[in-house]
Amino acid sequence: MKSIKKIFGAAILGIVLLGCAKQPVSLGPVEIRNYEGKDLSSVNDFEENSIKGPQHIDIKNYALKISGLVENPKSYSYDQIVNGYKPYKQVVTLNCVEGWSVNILWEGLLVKDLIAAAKPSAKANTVIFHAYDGYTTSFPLSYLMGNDILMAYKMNGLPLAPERGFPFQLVAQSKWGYKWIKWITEIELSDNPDYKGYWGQRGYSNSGDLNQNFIAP
Ligand SMILES: Nc1nc2c(c(=O)[nH]1)N[C@H]1C(S)=C(S)[C@@H](COP(=O)(O)O)O[C@H]1N2
Ligand SMILES: [Mo]
Repeated sequence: MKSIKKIFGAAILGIVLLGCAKQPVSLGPVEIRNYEGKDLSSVNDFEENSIKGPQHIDIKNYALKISGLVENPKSYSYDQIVNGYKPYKQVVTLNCVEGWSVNILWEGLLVKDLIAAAKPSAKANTVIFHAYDGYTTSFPLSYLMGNDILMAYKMNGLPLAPERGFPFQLVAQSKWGYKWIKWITEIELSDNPDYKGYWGQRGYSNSGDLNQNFIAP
């Protein structure tokens, strides 16, 4: 009886070991460069020209706040955002006013889901994004609630690098690159549609619409 158990045990061990040997060892994530038959840019194709250079956020002490004219102000950890909201992905092109562009597969959550969870008050009509480097930019609330706008934590299948805006960059579809705020720390609901962010204060169009000149009229 004992020996049958031993043989049986050895056989199971053998099968398990064989199975392990065949299991490939993951060598870590690789950047996706082609999606649904179309070529993508690389995460290295961006020009880095942020106002204060790349920011290095300590994720252990990081919180994303949803503040201002909301019924339920929120403060989230990185994991609460990444694991707590339904993920979406889409290829969207970022166009910088300097003349370069990148076509990237972005993955993240929908800003409208995040804002809805905080319950904007009836007076709110504007959303001001704040970043770790002091950069700000704003949007009409209707732009964010009426479109599928991503707040991305992955580019081409990889988590955002520090210079690319880790932990989060806004994918401000149909807007110039300067509206694609990186290193987001706070999303503030406001009733001031005339709020001007960093480049808005410096003569750039506040709407930042791609189909309009970026120099404010
Ligand atoms: N926080 C922050 N976000 C920012 C910027 C910045 O200086 N600070 N620069 C903007 C500009 S001008 C562009 S074109 C895009 C992409 O810039 P990158 O290539 O430096 O990542 O990020 C935008 N987001
Ligand atoms: Mo830019």
